[in-house]
Amino acid sequence: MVEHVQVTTEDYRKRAIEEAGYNTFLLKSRDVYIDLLTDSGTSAMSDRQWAGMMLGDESYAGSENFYHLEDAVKRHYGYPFLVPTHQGRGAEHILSNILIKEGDYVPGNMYFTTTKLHQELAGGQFFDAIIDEAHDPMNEHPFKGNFNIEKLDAFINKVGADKIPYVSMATTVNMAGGQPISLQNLKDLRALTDKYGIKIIHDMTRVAENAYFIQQREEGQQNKSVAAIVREICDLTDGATMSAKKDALVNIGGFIALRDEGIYNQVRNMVVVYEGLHTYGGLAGRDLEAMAIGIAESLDDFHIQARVGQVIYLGEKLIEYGVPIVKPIGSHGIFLNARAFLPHVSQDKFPAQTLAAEIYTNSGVRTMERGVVSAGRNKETGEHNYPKLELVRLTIPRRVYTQAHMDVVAESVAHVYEKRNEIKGLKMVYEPEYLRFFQAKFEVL
Ligand code: P71
Repeated sequence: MVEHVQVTTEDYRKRAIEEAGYNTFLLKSRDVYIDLLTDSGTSAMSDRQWAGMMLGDESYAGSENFYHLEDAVKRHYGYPFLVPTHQGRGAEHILSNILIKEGDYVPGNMYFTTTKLHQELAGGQFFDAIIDEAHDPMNEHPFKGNFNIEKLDAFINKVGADKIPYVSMATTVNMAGGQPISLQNLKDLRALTDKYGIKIIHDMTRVAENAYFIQQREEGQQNKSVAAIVREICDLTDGATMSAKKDALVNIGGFIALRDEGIYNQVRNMVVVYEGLHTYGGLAGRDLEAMAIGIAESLDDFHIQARVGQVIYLGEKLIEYGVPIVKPIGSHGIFLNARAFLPHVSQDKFPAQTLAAEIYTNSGVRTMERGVVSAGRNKETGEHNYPKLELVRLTIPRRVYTQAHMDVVAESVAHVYEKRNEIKGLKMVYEPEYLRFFQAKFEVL
């Protein structure tokens, strides 16, 4: 399938981004030339997935496609109990409400926006237990998604294991730049949590990409397939939430997967309140079928090598141009280090937001802010959270763009880098209460 893409002028884009309040989420897709906003739901489905869509069994209950999906999740990920949800945050909402009590803490390997929000709405507080290296864009640690096991152990001792319903473990860590956790660190995490009887809930949104990095970088893992490593990761955890819009190559879908039948029964009960019956969870039968097929395709070694390889291709081009990016290169996108890119723009002037708007104006390439706007405000003080990482994400959809598109993107970013000294910051003029980055509006200073 191909799609007509509009070519726009710089003057047109200046008006478009101003009307969008300098927020790339508020642009119309028709005004975008290359869309690197996200890899979520933007991948191209395969011939087999489209064929599967034609086999949608749209019965209200017990659809054939549900059983295919359940089988795929059992076979490839090893989780025996499955409840579909409309996407990842639907899964997070339900599982957080069931597992978290008021006053609980949920440690994790860095926060993710929706995950943390659902933990907080359920009465919990997030605790960042990732290694310090993850907060440093220049540090080339091969597994920046690792937990600091000593720090986590000390935290468990401080607040008490009974206040920690589970540890939230993400593969890969999105906000750190698509960085993986190592198998060894996960084994150490399992040993620690077993000591205290704490569960591990796996945010498996990009588990195949994480497994690929383990295969490439971790000692002794070179001869295993990505599929085998994925299974090993899942086997070390108690349950999972999944946004199938990423790794699993579908435009919409997600699920909760569990080992514990008691929790599964609670999830099954709650899903009917918010998503739909437990055999469809807000999705059509055809969506479930596409997801079942996408899961299998996502684990193919050649697919994942080509996917991550394209991201690395773009990253290396940018490094050649001297553009400051997060290293090592992550799995789902390139993260520009906006602090180093625009050192003269202080963080209260939203450097990453500014840079994303500049890149759009230069070439029509749409990217996403992952800095102070995404980090929101401190619940107690009302001040902005100022994260160490002030990043612009160039996220690569799967199976959509060619290396030639990557060349255009790299040239555009290099061009903006050349004239970085002329770029001024922004001020926020509209701020919504939840997940403000989606709808906030800005003006040029
Ligand atoms: C991404 C997204 C989509 C998104 C979400 C929030 C702000 C901007 C964009 C979604 C994830 C994710 C991880 C690790 C859970 C979700 C929620 N990522 N965990 O990166 O990356 O899944 O979007 O299906 O609800 O653009 P959902």
